[in-house]
Amino acid sequence: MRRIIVMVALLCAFVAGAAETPSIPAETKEQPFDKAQGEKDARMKWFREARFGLFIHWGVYSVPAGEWKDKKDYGEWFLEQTKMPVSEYKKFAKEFNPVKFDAKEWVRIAKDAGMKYIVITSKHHDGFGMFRSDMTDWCIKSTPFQRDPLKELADACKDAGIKFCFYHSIMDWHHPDWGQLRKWNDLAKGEPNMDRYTEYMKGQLKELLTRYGPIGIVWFDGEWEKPWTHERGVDLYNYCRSLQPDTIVNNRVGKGRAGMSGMDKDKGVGDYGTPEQEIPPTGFGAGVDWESCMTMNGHWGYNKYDQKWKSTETLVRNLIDCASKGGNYLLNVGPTSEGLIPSPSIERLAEMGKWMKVNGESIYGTQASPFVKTPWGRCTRKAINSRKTKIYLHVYNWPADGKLVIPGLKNKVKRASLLADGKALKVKAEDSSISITVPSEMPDKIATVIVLDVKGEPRVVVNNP
Ligand code: FHN
Repeated sequence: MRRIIVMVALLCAFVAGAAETPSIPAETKEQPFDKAQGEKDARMKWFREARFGLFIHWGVYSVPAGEWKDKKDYGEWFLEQTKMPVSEYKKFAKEFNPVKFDAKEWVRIAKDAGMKYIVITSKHHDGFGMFRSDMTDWCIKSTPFQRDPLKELADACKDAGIKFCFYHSIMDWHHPDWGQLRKWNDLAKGEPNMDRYTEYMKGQLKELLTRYGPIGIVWFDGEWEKPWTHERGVDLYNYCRSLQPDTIVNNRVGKGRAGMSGMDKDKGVGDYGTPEQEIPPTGFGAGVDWESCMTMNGHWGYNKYDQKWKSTETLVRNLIDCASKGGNYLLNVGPTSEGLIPSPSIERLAEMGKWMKVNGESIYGTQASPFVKTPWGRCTRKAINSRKTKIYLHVYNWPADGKLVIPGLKNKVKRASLLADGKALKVKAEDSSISITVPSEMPDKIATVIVLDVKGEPRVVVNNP
């Protein structure tokens, strides 16, 4: 009887609520982005398991490859920073002919690195479509390369079981209707019109969301300029999901992002936060999804002079750091106009793959560390079932005395072992910590992973310093 009463009460509340919903113009109706957290959890499941993806910034800006007149530090912002007349910039399209492009090889490189998804620029801020669009000739159709790179990559991803995703810039320096026209856009005639521009952008998004198979993520960017509004973001989010209900849309579709920290400061739109070139100091708690995107050197787009490559150790520890705070790591490559990923990027991705082949279990499908501080390294965890959790200790600073001390863990440790070879390690429970006897030599200098099999959910007591 009680259950019936509860059900009736819920039904009344729902009906009452529906009756009070104010009538909002359809285009800005704040749709419940997900009817229930459960629906969002189902949609985000693969993202939370993946933890590691490849970002690809590729376009006609790779033709000048960072150099123009006396400067050599350009990247994908070439048009904005040179303020070159758009009519001049467009000539680069005639030189964009990536005859060495091999989608299957790019996907192999990503997959061997341990990456689970690929986000490629379908259109960056210069407005150039890296796909065969019916909406404009300012796309791959206007180059000597009469193929469709995005279609070839989408097909290669599908064959390899990698999620295909695309980055799409809201801001468009080329389109005459983008509301913040550049003085050097010498091809733009008349007054810009954001309604017309939004229809154009939706037309390209419809092409991308109906012709390239299942899209894992629509990765918006370029939302910060005035012409774009929260209301337009709500509408665009709903539009993308109306075409592919299961796609994930990042928070750069709206206006809530707090700069490079990437999380929404106020009224936000979208499914997850997007820190850029930084990793948050802590996670944001269960159910708050985020992904840090970073370059491998100092540029997103190809710059032939930039040899400031981050070490493989740095890249692996960035990935571990993101996972230890419940987030993803989206690592960028900037291919050349010939269609090649730079060799230093390929080398680092292969070395990351070696580490991931041995230790991927401590990254994929894990949740944030149960500890507040881990001075020796980082930690992730994975619930095996309601009675068992695996805690992964990523040790950077190997204890000289052979004893790794983990303060505050109250669970009974059923087993401690090296993830790489399963070798059991001696564990001693002391009053407010556990001590693990480790080999004298650090097995993996990048990060050695120790697995603790503990009973139940991790219980950690934080002793105030
Ligand atoms: O302006 C872009 C930049 O070119 C690059 O695409 C990054 C990567 O997400 N996003 C913007 C800068 O925040």
